[in-house]
Amino acid sequence: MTAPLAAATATAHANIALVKYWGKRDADLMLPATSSLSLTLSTFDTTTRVELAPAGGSGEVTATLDGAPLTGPALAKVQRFVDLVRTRDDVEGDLAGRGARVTSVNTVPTGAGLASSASGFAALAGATAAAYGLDLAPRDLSRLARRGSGSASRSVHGGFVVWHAGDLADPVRGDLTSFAEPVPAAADLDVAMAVVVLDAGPKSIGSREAMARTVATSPYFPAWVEHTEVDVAQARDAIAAGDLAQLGEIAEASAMRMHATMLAARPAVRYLAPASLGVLDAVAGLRASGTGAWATMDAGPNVKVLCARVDLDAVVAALEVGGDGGRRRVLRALPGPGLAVT
Ligand code: 2P0
Repeated sequence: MTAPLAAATATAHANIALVKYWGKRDADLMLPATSSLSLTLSTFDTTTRVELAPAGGSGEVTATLDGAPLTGPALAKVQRFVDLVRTRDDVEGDLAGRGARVTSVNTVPTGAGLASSASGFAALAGATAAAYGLDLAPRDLSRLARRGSGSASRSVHGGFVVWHAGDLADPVRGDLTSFAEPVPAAADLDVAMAVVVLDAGPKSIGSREAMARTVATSPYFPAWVEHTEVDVAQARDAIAAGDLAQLGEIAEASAMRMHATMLAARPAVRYLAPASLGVLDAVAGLRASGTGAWATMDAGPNVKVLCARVDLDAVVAALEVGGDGGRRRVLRALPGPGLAVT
């Protein structure tokens, strides 16, 4: 008799932070310096299948992304993650330590510069845990995804999500208490996001190294930490009250402060491009003409614009027209679902 195939498939969606995560207090446990708050999107998802090798094999872990084999540091990250799962005490019997084949597919538009470690590691967490026979509560799945990539902890849930910094006094308690969970939202808070895709140009510094440099050298970092906890609390209140203008103002301020903090690192970390500033001007122009729109930017030049769902068409139309008369590429997203494991 053949044993049932130990395999699972999971899908997770990207999330965009409205109150940003920038800086770790523990790089091994992936504990963040602050809490953060995000919106999971309906687009830009990753589907990952994990199939275990038969017991008694070499234990090798291989991975492909969009059909191409992963190698080097990208493969090592996946292997470290699978190791975290297959060496757990709660993985039973002959499932423990088995090799695995990881097959991952991103539905990010080609060349959009939006490939996301958030959707990637959330999907990997869901599929790996299930393949190794674990039935984890959402909180524990989020903690597990966090170990792959901090922002992945948030993609375990749909809609508005808060990722708690967790207990700051002690790393063991911090690990247990740093997880993401949904934020209760007013029923009439109907948001959307326009994603302005700008030419990414040559790849600048990765966010992991950039965070570490910011923590180590930016004199603004302590102020960033202090303000971010206030922003998270106020953003939660705005979401509960259905106050989009208040949420948008907090989100734009958080993004600006994050970039200011990293610009103050030595050497400076700069992700914003001249074209990004042009979009910020266009967003300010939308607001000046009475349309609610607020910008946020991550570790790259693209600008994401939060708005009411009813305004999405107008916001996209306005952002598509560049300042020099050229056209910008603008994608649309709505709030999306959390991790689904099959
Ligand atoms: C965020 N970003 O809150 C922030 C804002 C980018 C800018 O989380 O080192 O891939 O794997 O925890 O999650 C991107 O960093 O970093 C990120 P690691 P991650 O979304």
